[in-house]
Amino acid sequence: MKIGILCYPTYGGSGIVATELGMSLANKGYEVHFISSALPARLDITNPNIFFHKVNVQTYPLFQYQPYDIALSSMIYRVVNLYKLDLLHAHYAIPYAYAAFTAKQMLKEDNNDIPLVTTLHGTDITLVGQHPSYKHAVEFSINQSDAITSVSESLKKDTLQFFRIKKEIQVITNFIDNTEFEDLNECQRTQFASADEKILIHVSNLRPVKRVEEVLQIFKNVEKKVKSKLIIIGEGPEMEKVNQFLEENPELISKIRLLGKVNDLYRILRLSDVFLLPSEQESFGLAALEAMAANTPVISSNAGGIPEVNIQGETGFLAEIGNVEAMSNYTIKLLSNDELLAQMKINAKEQAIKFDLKNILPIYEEMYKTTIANF
Ligand code: GMT
Repeated sequence: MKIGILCYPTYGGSGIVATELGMSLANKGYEVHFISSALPARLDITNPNIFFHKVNVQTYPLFQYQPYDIALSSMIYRVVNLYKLDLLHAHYAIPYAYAAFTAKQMLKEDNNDIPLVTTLHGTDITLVGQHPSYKHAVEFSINQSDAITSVSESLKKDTLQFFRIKKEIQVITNFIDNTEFEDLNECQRTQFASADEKILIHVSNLRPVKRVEEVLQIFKNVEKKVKSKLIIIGEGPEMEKVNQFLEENPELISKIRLLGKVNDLYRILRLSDVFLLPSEQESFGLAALEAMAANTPVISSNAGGIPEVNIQGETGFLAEIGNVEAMSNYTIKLLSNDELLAQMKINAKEQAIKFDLKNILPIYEEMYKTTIANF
């Protein structure tokens, strides 16, 4: 089977899921064509079954905004024709489902067509997609897809609540390849903390929905009771809030490490004791699943799909969105009790195994086959 994957190339969760899925399919012998504005962050382009097609946008002084979606549709049309693809898989409705629909219309002019699967990831439904500027086009392109999947039950519910969806939405959860966490070298721990200190970690693209100021506030509360350090991984618009917090709390400067984007994320997760995710919205929380796969329990809000991943009292603790006091107390409770921490590390890993790639990949393959058969 030849599959075209349309995704964001950045460090956002949808791009990571699309890339990991495409690479796993390629390892199983599928021919996978990535169509994106840049090489996806984790894509192994050396795999002979993987192809990358960069969408080039011609800049022209007349345009205030360059018409990316037109270039994307043209590229999809061209790749489907040249490589004789069997199926398109759009990750994130905006603009991928919409551009793929346009490409399908172009193909139909040649008496050709291709099935389209759209996977909804979160902010395309809960945030950006609801804006009046996009809403109708998002609803339309989701309905024009031949199959629709969502990464959690919570996101499916939100989609049905906010849009008039005429087709069945299949929940196929995000996944993790636990083999990537085997034999991770932990020797760096001393670079981040001394033996008597615990390590708290937060990984995100530091957008407002991540509530990074609460991560800092939780750490401030925890640090008063438990000797600890905080690692923040990622870059984004809320970095200014982090800098402001450090200016107001100079005594914490030596205890907070800002690492930006890193390549060896899993090794750093592996040496951490607790992952903080106080998000306002989270359709799934892939970052939390990655932490769990590295044996790291999660203290989180109960937003969106997080409770489907982080189980209260088992893999960590959850509190109402914005309840910094509860999340701080849970973290203190966890980090002050070595027995509880050890047990939750085991539970976190067991939970990650339930979401293992080998369980989820066959579901995607089956869905592709059914979609093509019904087309
Ligand atoms: O929130 C992010 O960090 C990025 C965002 C995206 O659109 O790529 O992530 C969304 O998709 C991920 C993969 O399916 C989910 O794990 C995230 O929960 C979801 N983010 C939100 O819903 C805010």
